[in-house]
Amino acid sequence: MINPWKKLSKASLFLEVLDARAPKATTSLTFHKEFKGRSKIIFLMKTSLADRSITRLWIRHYRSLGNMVISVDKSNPRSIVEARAALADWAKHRSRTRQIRASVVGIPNTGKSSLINALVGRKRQLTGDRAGITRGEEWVKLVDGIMLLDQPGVMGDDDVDLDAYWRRVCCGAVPEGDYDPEFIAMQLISTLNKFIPAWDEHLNLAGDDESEGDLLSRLAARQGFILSGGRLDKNAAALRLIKIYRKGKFGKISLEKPE
Ligand SMILES: Nc1nc2c(ncn2[C@@H]2O[C@H](COP(=O)(O)OP(=O)(O)OP(=O)(O)O)[C@@H](O)[C@H]2O)c(=O)[nH]1
Ligand SMILES: [Mg+2]
Repeated sequence: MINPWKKLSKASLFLEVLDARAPKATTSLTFHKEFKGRSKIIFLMKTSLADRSITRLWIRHYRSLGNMVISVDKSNPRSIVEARAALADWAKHRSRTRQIRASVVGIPNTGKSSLINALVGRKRQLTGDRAGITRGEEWVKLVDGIMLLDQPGVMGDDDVDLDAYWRRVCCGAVPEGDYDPEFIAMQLISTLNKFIPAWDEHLNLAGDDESEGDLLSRLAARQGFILSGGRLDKNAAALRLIKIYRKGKFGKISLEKPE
């Protein structure tokens, strides 16, 4: 059997990609176990979807723990230019003679391929909601002093707790069919209710009843999700709600703050 860690083991620097909306939940436990103590730089990705003030708290949090943190959104060219400059600066202070070998790692869908594309400056990676297909591994020059493995290390086999799990689902890290949409939607709704005033006005769903299940029923009715026999399809409503969140249509909403 091919050892999945073999290629990654050649890296001496890891660019760990976290979803800025839920950095703790999208941290790979596997990566931290397998590559404990190795040099890493944290990338908070998809910042255009996250609450800016909460992202600032996360940056401060990780820096206070001694980490280097870079925030990036693939649609924000300035963030990419700044990321490359920070990496070049980092490399300059590490080694003037030796090339540092780096690899991008993270759980599914956090934006690893998009980050590689953005940093390397050409379309080397396929991106999408499913695991990317890569045409063969290669080291490419990232900046002076850093070579990057053009295939990211996907680390998705964590056994996480429920709090991290539902946030991972909301960030798109778990394939559809592998989770219970109604359960996830309930968690999402209760977080939105707690922290985001009038978030449901966007869907025109405000009503007198308070429970998360009722809200899903109203959404199912509004969207015409009706099963045979006239029952409301709350499962379909839940999937729709999660999708709307993922696309950022409720606004820039982070799912967790540093403790
Ligand atoms: N808004 C926003 N969306 C992003 C960003 N980066 C990635 N995405 C989207 O997130 C989804 C996943 O991106 P990928 O780059 O394929 O993520 P990945 O980590 O390589 O995913 P896997 O290969 O499946 O593990 C795609 O729909 C991207 O368009 C970002 O910075 N901002
Ligand atoms: Mg990918």
